[in-house]
Amino acid sequence: NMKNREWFQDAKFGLFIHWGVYSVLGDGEWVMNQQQIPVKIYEKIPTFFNPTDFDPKAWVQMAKAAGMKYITITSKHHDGFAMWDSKVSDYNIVKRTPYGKDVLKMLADECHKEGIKLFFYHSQLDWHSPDYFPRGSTGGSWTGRPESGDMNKYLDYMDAQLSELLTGYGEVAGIWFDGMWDKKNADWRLQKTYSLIHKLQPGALVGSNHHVTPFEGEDFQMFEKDLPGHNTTGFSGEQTVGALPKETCETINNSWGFNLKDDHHKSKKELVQYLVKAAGYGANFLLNVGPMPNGKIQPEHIASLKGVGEWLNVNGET
Ligand code: FUL
Repeated sequence: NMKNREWFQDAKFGLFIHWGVYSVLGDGEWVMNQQQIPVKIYEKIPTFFNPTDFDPKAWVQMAKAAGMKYITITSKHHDGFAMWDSKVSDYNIVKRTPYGKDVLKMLADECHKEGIKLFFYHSQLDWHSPDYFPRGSTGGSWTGRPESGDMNKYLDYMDAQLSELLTGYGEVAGIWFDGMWDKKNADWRLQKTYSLIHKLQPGALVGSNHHVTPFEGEDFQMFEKDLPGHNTTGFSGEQTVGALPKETCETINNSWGFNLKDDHHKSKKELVQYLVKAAGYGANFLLNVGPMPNGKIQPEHIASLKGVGEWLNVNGET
């Protein structure tokens, strides 16, 4: 996958999408934790999720017009809800929502048609699975789960879900892991999971937002809300010297998942500056939007992305 690493480092600009049933509450993707909503109650939220205005074509065209080369979307965030037609758990968009459609499949098909690469953000941390045990630092007794569970069973389940994503959705550009920081001393069986991914799709790149320097089997290094080497948030590891392609992620306002009250929208100018700075560090800029529960992206965000694309048309190389 050297060729894919090279492609990745040249890609420079990608669209990050945090979309899950949490968008219904309009309070970000951490709402389950922040409002301490027990599993039994959170499970009602999918029954209100009906994004009838979801239009994968519109999302992909928006990304392309902005000058982006890839999309990284949440297949499963910390709430444990699968945004695709998973066969190993019915806690998924097809079985539990009135919408009933596999949005990842719809998006994957559109990306492949349009030459946009697709990554899946996949949370290792899980506030829903009973087997995610010991509980870790963020999903404790408020979830209402019993004080028992089998972490190996959970990791088997995670591997099974990853296998679905890597076999049923065409070419996957990579898996963007997140959440290991929830249980620093757990055995995450990384080698097993990473080799499974590389076996199923040798070209898929593996990265992890674990806030430390990359482990064996990872293909790129990521920096959350910081440029490489500037660890102002505490979310990033030391920069490894030249070794791996780099990516920095930031969001278009102050939230990753849709947040009704967040109006701290970054201007076109701020976004262009971030993109240019990231490129100066040799890093890709993965810029996030959090689509609304109806499936649309906020108009303010569509407008600024359009502005960045126009700037790139004049000033960028293609
Ligand atoms: C973090 C997560 O906890 C946030 O919800 C978000 O997904 C961000 C990109 O990574 O680790």
